[in-house]
Amino acid sequence: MGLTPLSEVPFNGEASLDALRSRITPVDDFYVRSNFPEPVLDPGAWRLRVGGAVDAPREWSLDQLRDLGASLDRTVTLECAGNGRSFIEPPVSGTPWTLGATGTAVFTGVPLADVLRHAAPQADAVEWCFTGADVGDAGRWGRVPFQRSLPVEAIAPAPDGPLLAWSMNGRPLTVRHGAPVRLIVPGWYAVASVKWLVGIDALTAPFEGRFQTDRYLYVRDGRVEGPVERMKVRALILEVTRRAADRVEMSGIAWSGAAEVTAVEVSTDGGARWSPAELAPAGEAFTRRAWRWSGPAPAAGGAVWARATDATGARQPTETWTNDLGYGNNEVHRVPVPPAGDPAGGQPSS
Ligand SMILES: Nc1nc2c(c(=O)[nH]1)N[C@H]1C(S)=C(S)[C@@H](COP(=O)(O)O)O[C@H]1N2
Ligand SMILES: [Mo]
Repeated sequence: MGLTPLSEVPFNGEASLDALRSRITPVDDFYVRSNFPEPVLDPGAWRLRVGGAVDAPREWSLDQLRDLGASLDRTVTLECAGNGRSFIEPPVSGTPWTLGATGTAVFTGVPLADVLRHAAPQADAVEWCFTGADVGDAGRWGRVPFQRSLPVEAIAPAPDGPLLAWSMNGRPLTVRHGAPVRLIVPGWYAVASVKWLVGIDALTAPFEGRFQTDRYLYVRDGRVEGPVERMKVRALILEVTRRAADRVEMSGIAWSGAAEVTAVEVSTDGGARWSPAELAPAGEAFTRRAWRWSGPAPAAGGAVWARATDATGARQPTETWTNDLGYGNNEVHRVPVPPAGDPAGGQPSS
């Protein structure tokens, strides 16, 4: 199937909704979001520097990370905070993702917490800052690397905490997805999952770099409301089939970075009434869950809507969730139902 490109240098591309049906998204169908051109690093020469406010700064080679002994496989759903941006009215600037800026893969690596413990962070460290090898021009910021930080308390231990990953779906990471080693932060919008990782520094004050304080923030009417952190709850409709004239069958996926998805509901009357979908058993924390529903078709020309709710009580809004930079728009997904007898019918177009 492959990706639909949104830009060539740096390459940005999104998945088709068809490609999201399989439990694990093939690497070639896994969306790519890069702010700068991709650096190509030699895995043999690569080192990860861990320093800043620590008592035991050091460098790790790839073999040393592998030899740490605690490596694990985690199935993780990643989503770009800009997913859904193109539906915001009036339009906002930024990469115009439809709904394909998400994917689910098996990442293999070591728990970040294990590597950080070796560095013996000082008691006054408040954040860890992660530096990628990619560098580019960023307006008044000049030439900057891609850098993001996490509060120390966000770094949960294994198995649900962040990973330093070298493999995706059983193969070494590709250059586009951050080879040789990237950070993976389950549950968080994927901006936190720094690719081409080369440095980790303990900080005694919050990080104020470009990608922390100028982008990836919820800003409304010019006022900063807070950083982009955990993925908001979202359901996607991946398949709609009309069975006879008056029934539809549909299926999709749902996830949340905050807590377990507890319900997916479907409406065929524009959101007046909602009927529960059947949820597949939960997998690993914060990963997509499949669902399906069948029932009476909407009136002619109508659409099916799906919305998810998570265990915090968060539920997708019916209205577009707008903000100046276009992040976190998890509005209810709506798909027109093909007319009875339409041979091509059934595939959501976005
Ligand atoms: N070094 C680096 N890491 C990065 C980025 C980047 O531009 N540079 N983009 C981030 C964003 S915004 C997203 S959504 C994810 C995308 O990961 P993927 O391209 O593997 O899907 O990587 C994150 N990590
Ligand atoms: Mo992103």
